[in-house]
Amino acid sequence: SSLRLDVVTIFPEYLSPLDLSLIGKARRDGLLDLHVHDLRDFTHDRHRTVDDSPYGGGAGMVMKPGPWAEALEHVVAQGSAGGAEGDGDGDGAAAADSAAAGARVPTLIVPGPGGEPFTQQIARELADEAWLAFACGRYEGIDERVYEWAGERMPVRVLSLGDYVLNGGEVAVLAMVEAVARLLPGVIGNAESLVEESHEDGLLEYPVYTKPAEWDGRAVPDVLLGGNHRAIAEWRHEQRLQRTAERRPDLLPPTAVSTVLADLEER
Ligand code: 6GU
Repeated sequence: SSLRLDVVTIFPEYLSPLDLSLIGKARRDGLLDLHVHDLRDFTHDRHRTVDDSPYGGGAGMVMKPGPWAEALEHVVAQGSAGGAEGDGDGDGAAAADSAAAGARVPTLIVPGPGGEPFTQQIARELADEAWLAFACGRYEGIDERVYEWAGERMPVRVLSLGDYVLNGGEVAVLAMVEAVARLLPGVIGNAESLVEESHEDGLLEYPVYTKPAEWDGRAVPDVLLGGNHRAIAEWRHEQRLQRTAERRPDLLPPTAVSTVLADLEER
């Protein structure tokens, strides 16, 4: 039962990193079933037009609703058919055992700077789904009626990577797919490495060191060389608190931030 992913974009080549590394391996192992679709394939004019000027005026262009509705209809029809029939997307992935064969519609994710913040919590929620579809728009946006239309047919989530602006949703999809895929059973060998991570328990990670014990005149902290596992665990926890207070005070209760930073000043 693999996770089915559909991505609709005007830049299908932008998703080629998903052929590589752990994600590529997961696809070859049948854990991920990825389908990339070119939005321009759902136009009908000779210039394959996907955008037009905004009603009411203003800068930039807005993505036309028609191609989006046709593309998403294609995704839903192809995905809910659930067979291994050729789809002309050239993805060659095995759809036969995709969990989406059971799901009638995908959860539609629209990446955009105006969305709800994408967090580890949301990555975990998405990793529990059978079928995700991503709609990559340019940042001036997709005609608002597409959100209404899609919302009447499938769950829709608008998600942002953070408070900065990207040119389009493609890079955000790469980040979201990687964050979700690595949570799927079998994608990452060591399940412990998933638990001991920033954002899994609300604290940043402790600093890590490897050989040599002295490098460039800099020593590895003594406690790590001593083999006292209790002391090491306590030191690492302290480091995590200090780091979080310094770099991400928003993750801690304000009282904890003051205490940790005051303790640091004393030394
Ligand atoms: Cl998810 N998309 C775009 N286009 N820009 C962003 C973003 C997403 N998150 C931050 N900036």
